[in-house]
Amino acid sequence: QYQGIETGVGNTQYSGKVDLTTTQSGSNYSLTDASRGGHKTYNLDHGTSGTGTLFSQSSDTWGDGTVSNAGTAGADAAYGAQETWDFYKNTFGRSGIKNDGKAAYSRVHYGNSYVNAFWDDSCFCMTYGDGSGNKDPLTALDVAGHEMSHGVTSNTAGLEYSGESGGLNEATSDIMGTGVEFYAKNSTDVGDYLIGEKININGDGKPLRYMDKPSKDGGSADYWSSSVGDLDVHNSSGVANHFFYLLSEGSGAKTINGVNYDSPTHDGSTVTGIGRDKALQIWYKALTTYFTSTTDYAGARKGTLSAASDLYGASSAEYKAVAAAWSAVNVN
Ligand code: ASN
Ligand code: ZN
Ligand code: CA
Repeated sequence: QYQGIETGVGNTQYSGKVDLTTTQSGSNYSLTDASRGGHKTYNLDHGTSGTGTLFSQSSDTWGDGTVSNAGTAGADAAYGAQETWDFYKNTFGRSGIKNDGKAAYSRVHYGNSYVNAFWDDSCFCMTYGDGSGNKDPLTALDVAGHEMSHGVTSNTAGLEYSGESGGLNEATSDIMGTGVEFYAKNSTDVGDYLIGEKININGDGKPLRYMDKPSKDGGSADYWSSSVGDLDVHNSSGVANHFFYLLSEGSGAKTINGVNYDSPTHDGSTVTGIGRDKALQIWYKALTTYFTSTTDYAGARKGTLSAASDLYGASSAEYKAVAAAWSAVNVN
């Protein structure tokens, strides 16, 4: 029987109508992406173990954009994996999480009213809950990019998930998840420096995190202090998220794609951004070359300076901007 790679339609909850790469086998289609390492998307149907059921059906249209259709979250997750794969490939030349051309897999509809999503090294997979009341699945694009990036961190620097290295691990996922969102081309993901702005995680429609001024979430650190490593890793990440925003866009007020930002500095200095594309290259090079499992904020400053020197030269404007952005978040 006929077997082949197809382009299906995903009617997602968060990214509008998108193309999804699928597999046809005879008269059946599945959410299997043979063009990106064989990534598969499974439906746990509220279970919490195993892989559940591979999304498969007789049509190549997935979900209907509403939360009541089980395929909608499947479409979002498949799209997230697809765009994250393409982001790493086309931005850094990285072929999958281990750079070996092999895909992870994704599971949606985990548990009941489960308000989280997570990467797990042991299954080499991403898992998504359906959110409060099973109404707000955690399958938005920046969240998918965040979770898959935990796999990349785990297989590169291996930043330990506690203390300052844990904050750097979390920030790496926020930085790359944001990179994915700006990278993807669709009707709704124009890109922003907010994390989880579409998943209504606090029930008030506000984002989970803010990179221009992390303390806007009520718990994250804007600046380094000697006790920052005592915070939860999703809050100590603020220092590096703030660094990344400043390095990309600079300090002060700015509107990007209709979103207003106002990024302060610790010492009142003015930072001039070098653009997100260069900031991403610097972070990725540092992550894959200089960061180790125990890198702390001082080490991150050193590692990103080395990366900037490798990429742009030690007397470049980019190198100086890295130093200025770290100083602006009190990492000296
Ligand atoms: N969604 C969370 C994260 O990826 C799960 C966790 O706390 N590890 O950071
Ligand atoms: Zn995370
Ligand atoms: Ca976002």
